[in-house]
Amino acid sequence: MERTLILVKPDGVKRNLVGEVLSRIESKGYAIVALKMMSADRELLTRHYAEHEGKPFFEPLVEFMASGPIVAVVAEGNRVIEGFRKLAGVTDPTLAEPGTIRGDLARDQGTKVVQNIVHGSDSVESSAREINIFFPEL
Ligand code: DAT
Ligand code: MG
Repeated sequence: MERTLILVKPDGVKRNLVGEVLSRIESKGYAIVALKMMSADRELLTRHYAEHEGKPFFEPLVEFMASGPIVAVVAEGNRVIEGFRKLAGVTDPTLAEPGTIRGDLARDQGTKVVQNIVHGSDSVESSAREINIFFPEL
């Protein structure tokens, strides 16, 4: 069965949207198989976002992701990687379709890094790598 790593980012936690995000995952029919609230440090975030190192938004991204607690989730189900990316909507919350998490719950805040409530793994390879970073015990 496929698994994906989902993060409720600091903006989502601060705005009390953890339950809303979990509800959308569960209502879609995916199973939550691991869940924890945590603070991510620079080292962990640099590993997680390695593909973005060197990009202009990398430092703001790491700083934002370390700015408060996050909730890390492993969800499971057939095609959950693709399915959660559809639930999340596209990266830019202004362009994300209404009905998606980002489209319904986020907007452009004028910050250096886009703040968009959730992360979701984008491939089978990424999900395995990211689950191992956040849940090495799994
Ligand atoms: P996604 O989270 O949709 O997979 P990504 O992996 O390309 O997007 O980027 C990681 C995060 O970095 C994204 O959720 C928001 C931020 N980000 C991406 N592109 C950006 C840009 N051009 N300017 C500012 N922030 C950006
Ligand atoms: Mg990504």
